[in-house]
Amino acid sequence: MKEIDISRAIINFHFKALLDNISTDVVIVGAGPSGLVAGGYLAEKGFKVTILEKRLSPGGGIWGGGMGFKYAAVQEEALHILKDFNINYQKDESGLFMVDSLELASGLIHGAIQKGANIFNLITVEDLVVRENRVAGVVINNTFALMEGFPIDPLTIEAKAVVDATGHEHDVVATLSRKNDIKLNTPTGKPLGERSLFAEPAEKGVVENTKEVYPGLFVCGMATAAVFGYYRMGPIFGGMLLSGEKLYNLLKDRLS
Ligand code: 48F
Repeated sequence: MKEIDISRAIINFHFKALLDNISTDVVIVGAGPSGLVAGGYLAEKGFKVTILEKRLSPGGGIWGGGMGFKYAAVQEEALHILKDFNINYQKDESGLFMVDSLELASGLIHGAIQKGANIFNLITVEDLVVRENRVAGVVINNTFALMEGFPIDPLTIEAKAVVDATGHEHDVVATLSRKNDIKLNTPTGKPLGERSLFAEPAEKGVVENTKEVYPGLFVCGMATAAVFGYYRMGPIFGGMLLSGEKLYNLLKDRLS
């Protein structure tokens, strides 16, 4: 075994995977629960799905459960999604179902990859490709380069649909709105900003507001609250999973 063979194999595999994804059906920005569910289902249906995650570890806000205590709550309506991803749960006396957050994060990541989604970590989406009043792709850069503020120009990925699944940050929609003189599909044409915690309406709102916010750009998960002015919900994850499933249903019809 030669050391250089290990390096050559890694470089070959990595760049083949990246080249396979520079023109794709869907780019999902952010590998949190909503993005992983949507990506897994879309890939299973046969679409080419590229999930870009800026951090080293996909999983977003799942890992820490609530305040670092490693359980997350899920409502009955979302149990079918846990089953689809082979994730275990236990019923609590409140009627909620409790999931080990480490199993939830790793199960969604593993499930999405097994269903065929391509997840790339350490890639930050820093901007969008906007062509003739339509989002046509994403502008990507190396997370470390951006952290250091190095003046390195980015690359691009072309996609039929782009999804902002960046959670509270709603980074993609915020960038689109800030840099372009455009109107989003919101009452003011701008992101409305997230409201304080109110779990029940927040859980409904995250699913209702999973939609197209600008031609070619969709929003799911916690980013919907920031874009459409809804409440946050804390460590209950059914809405996130159902938002990912709703996005899958929207996109499978749109892309077919
Ligand atoms: O926040 P996050 O987990 O997204 P989500 O699917 O789920 C929200 C819940 O975790 C939690 C909650 C539930 O009750 O309130 O917060 O809405 O994951 C978002 C991911 O997007 C990544 C970020 O690192 C995180 O892993 N991300 C954010 N901005 C970018 C990005 C970017 N510009 N490029 C790439 N990844």
